[in-house]
This record gives sequence, structure tokens and C-alpha cells, in this order.
Amino acid sequence: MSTKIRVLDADAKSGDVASVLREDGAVIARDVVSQHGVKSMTDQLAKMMAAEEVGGGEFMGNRTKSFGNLYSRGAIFSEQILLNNRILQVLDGTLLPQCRMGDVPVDSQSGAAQAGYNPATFDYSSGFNQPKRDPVTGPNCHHYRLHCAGIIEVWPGGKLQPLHREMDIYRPFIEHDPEQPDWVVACLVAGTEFTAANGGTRIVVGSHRWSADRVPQESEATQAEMPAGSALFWLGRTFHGLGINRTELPRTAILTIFSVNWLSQEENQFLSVPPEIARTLPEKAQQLVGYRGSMVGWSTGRDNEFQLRESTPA
Ligand SMILES: O=C(O)CCC(=O)C(=O)O
Ligand SMILES: [Fe+2]
Repeated sequence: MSTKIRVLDADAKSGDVASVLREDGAVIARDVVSQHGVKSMTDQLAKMMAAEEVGGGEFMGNRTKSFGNLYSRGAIFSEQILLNNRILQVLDGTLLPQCRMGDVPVDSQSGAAQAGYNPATFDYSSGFNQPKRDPVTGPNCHHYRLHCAGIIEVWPGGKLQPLHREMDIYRPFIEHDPEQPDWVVACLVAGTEFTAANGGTRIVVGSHRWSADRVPQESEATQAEMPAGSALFWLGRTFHGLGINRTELPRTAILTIFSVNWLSQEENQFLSVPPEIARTLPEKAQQLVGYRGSMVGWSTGRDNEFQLRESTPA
């Protein structure tokens, strides 16, 4: 395993991106969003960002501007990120849901393109006696959905963000365990070029497999360097943090973190993207925001697949 962040080109198979992510704890996939897509997203937020003061507090390094509620700020974000097949396929390959969200490549034998339910499913109709699952092959959840999402600009000056794991928010209820499956995956789309000089995200490659007591040293981190439109993925168990910007222009990240459906979302998406806004988004985006149920998350009178719909009376 390399200590550098491996970079896969636009023509790499999503399955290979997911394999590197599972092996190294982070990976860069090039050209996941077009330059036009990136510009449309950053333009949409430009006015609001311009009105914001640089700050953000100690954990963010004191020189950032950031906002959550990303998917309530225009359908462009859903179009570019939540409906992005390459992103969804990488999530399918790491969070291992029963309900896949990306298109499955055409099966060379049957010719059938299979999307949706994984054949190795939980079968709730047979009661609660589910067979034991293999966490390495999954399924590890019924579906996955948004965990938190926003834009982060790093401005010149500031301090290093402490190296942290996204899973730390669940401590002490869930402690780091290198044998755990992946329950949280971050997908950061570069809104500007990322360099070592402008605060490219620091990643401690391989730290998802470390024992719980190992403390990361700054010298073990490598910075993500990539052009705008590339995506940096990291696992919820990988140590990382934003860097210091030593240039004159801000560095912009469009950060979407996803988690398995049975964990509580970090950002309360039902407040951030309330039903009246979610209804304006494509149905797949509504599911990914969290308007979807299973044995967890049901609501009486609602279609579990698309909970903004009334269910048809039996
Ligand atoms: O923007 C970045 O480079 C990473 C930010 C991050 O990891 C966080 O805020 O939790
Ligand atoms: Fe983070």
C-alpha cells in the first residue's frame, strides 16, 4: 500500500476506485464533475459566500467560510453530485447497500443491466431471522443517504485543522475498530484546483486500518492535489483534515458525506432539506437526502421507497 493518495483517471472503472478506497482509506478520481458543472455549483453560492465573514472557529482553522444545507441550495447540486453515476458506484462499492444507487455495468453473460436491489438481500417478509452477513461483501445497510453536506472555502492564513476521523462524532458510543466495515464515506469535489500550497486536504493513507490507540503524526499526512472537478473520497475511519492556504486565493471544496441508513445523520437533513424543498428534487435525490425507509425510518401512510409520496391504500 502506498502512502501517497492514489489517483485514478476518468476512464478507470468505479469498482477499481472503490477497491483502492477500501484498501488505502482514500482515493482521488479525476474528472468526476465537468468544469461547467463545477462552475454552475460555485456560481450558485458565490453571492452568499461573498457576504460571509472569514472565520469558522478553531476546528476549521479560523480562516474558512462554510455552509451546510447544500442540497436545499438549488437542484444543481443534486444533478451534479447525487445523480452522478461515478460517485454512486463508488458508494455502492464501499457502503455495500442492499439497494444500489449507481447503474450496474451490463452483465456480459445475460446482457442485463441491473440496478436497484442486490440479489443477496435482507428478506423482511421472512421475519427477523436474517442470515448472518459477511461485512466484507455486505450488504451492510438497506440503503445509504446524506450524512452532511456543504461548501468549504479555505482562505489564506489560518491553522491546520486537527487530524480527525468523521466517525469521531459517534464516540464514545462507537470507538474506532479497524475491523469495522465502512459506514461513512466522504466525497469532496474540488471547486478550485487543490494544491499543497492552497490547503489541499491532508490524508493519512491507511489510517482506517490503524489500532484505536495510534495517534497520527503530521509527517504521516499527504495532501490531496487535484484539478477542479476531481473527487477525493475518504472513509469515515481515515484520519484527515484541511490544510493551510499559503496562496492569495481561496480553495473551495464541495463536500458531501454519506452514511448507512441505520446511523443517525450528522446533519439533520429533514430540517436542512425540508419536504417542500425536497419535493422539487429528482426522486433519486429525495431518497439520498433521506426520504426513504426500511425496517428503520418508516412512517405510517408513506411509500417507504419515496416517503414524500403517500402510500397506496392496500
Ligand atoms: O475541506 C477539507 O479539506 C476537509 C474538511 C473536513 O474534513 C471537515 O470539515 O470535517
Ligand atoms: Fe472531516
